[in-house]
Amino acid sequence: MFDRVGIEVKAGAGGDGVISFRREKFVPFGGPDGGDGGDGGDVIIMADSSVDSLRVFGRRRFYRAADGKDGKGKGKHGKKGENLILTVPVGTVVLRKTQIVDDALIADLKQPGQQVVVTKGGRGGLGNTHFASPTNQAPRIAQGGETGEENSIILEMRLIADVGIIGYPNVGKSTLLAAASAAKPKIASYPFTTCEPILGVAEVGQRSLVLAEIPGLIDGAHLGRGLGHDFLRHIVRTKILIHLVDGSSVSPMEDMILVNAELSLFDSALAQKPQLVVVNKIDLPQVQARLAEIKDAFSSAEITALFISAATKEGVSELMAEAMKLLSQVTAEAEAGEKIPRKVFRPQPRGIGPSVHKEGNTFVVVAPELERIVARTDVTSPGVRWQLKKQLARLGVNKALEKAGVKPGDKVRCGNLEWEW
Ligand SMILES: Nc1nc2c(ncn2[C@@H]2O[C@H](COP(=O)(O)OP(=O)(O)OP(=O)(O)O)[C@@H](O)[C@H]2O)c(=O)[nH]1
Ligand SMILES: [Mg+2]
Repeated sequence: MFDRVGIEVKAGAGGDGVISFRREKFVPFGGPDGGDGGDGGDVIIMADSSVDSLRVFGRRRFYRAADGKDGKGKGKHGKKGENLILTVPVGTVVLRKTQIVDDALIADLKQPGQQVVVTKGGRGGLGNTHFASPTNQAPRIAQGGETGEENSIILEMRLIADVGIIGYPNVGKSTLLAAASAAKPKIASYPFTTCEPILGVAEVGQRSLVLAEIPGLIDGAHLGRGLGHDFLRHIVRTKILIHLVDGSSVSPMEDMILVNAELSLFDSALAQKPQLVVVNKIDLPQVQARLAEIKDAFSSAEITALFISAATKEGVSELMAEAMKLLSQVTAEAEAGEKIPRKVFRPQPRGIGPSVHKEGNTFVVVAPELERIVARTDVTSPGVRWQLKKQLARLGVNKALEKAGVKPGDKVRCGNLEWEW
C-alpha cells in the first residue's frame, strides 16, 4: 500500500537583478535601468478528486519548481518561474519531515482543490535602479536572487470514512461490513483475515454512510505489534466508531476496555471519538444464554450496548440507523469551527534584521540581504565601496556593528567581503 511516501521539494531560485545604464542617442549619461530578477516558482501540493493514490510519488523522489529569470537592461524585469503543482488524492495529509520524533503537520487536504505551498520560491534580486539616490545616480550594485527553499515532505493518504469498525480480530468486523454494505471482504474463522482497511457504503434510508473495517487492533498495536500502527492512523479520520465485541468471549466488557486502552495509548484523541458499543454473535446459543449478564455488565458502567448478529443480520439495520443519528450529531458540531483556506508553510521567517557576532578579532555580519549584494559586487573600485557603505547604513548593519562594540581599525566581514571599520 502506497499510503505514505517521502519526497524532496525545492522551490525555484529568484533571478538576479541586473546592473545596466540607459544608452540612447542624444542622452550622454543615461540613468540606471537594470531590471529586477523574477521570483522563483513555488512548489504547491493540491488535492484532486481524480487522483486515487500516491503511487507516482513512489517512482520519483525529487521535485523542483522553475527558477525566475534574470532581469535585463531597459528596465526589463525577469519572468517569474512557473509554480510546480503536485496533485494528490483528497484526504492526503502533508507533513514536514523533522529530525525529532514527530513530523510536523503542514496541511490536511480534505477538499478537492484545496492546496498548500510547501516551499516558497526565492525572491528576485533588485536591479540597480533601486539603488539610485540623489547623491548616487550611477549605482553599480544590484542584488542576486534568493535561493529557493528546500523541504523534505511526507505525504500520507488517510481514509475518509464516516464510521470506523474496530474491535479485536475475529469479532466479526468483516461480516458486519458485508451485512451492511455491498463490500465483500474475506471472512474466516481465524484472526488477521483482513489485513488492510476495507471500505463499504451503507444505505440508510435516503442517505448513505461510508464504513471502514479497521483491521489489526490487538494489545500492543500502538507499539507496532500485529499489523502495526499503520491502520490505527486511519481511525483518526473517521468521525465515529462502531466498537464491535464478540459476545462469545470470556468478558466482552473487558475486551472493550482493553481495545479502548490500546487506542488511547496510540493517540488520546482516538479514545475520545464517539463510539457505539456493539455485542456481536447473539445468534450463538451460548451467547443467548448470557445476554442478560452481558447487558448488566455494560449498563453498570453506564454504557448502552447494542446487540446484533452480523451473520443473520439481526439488529444490523437498527445499528446503521443509530450510526447515522450519531454521525449527524457529530458532523453538526464539527461544522461550526472548520474552514481551512490555502496557507503558506514557512518554517523559518525571512527578512529578519542583520546580526553581528565575533569570530576571533573579526566582527562577522550575518545579513542575507546584504550578502546577496556583496557576493555579486566587485569591491575593488572605490566608487562601488562607497555605494556599498550606503547600503550598510540602509540595512541597519552599521547600527548592529556599533551595538556589538566595533571600534575604528577593527576587522569586519560579511559574506566574502572583508573590510576595516
Ligand atoms: N455465529 C456467528 N458467527 C459470526 C458472526 N459474525 C462473524 N462470525 C464469524 O466469526 C469469524 C470471524 O469473522 P470476520 O468477519 O472475519 O471477523 P473480523 O473481525 O473481520 O476478523 P479479522 O479480519 O480476522 O480481524 C468468522 O468465522 C465468521 O463467520 C455472527 O454474528 N454470528
Ligand atoms: Mg476482517
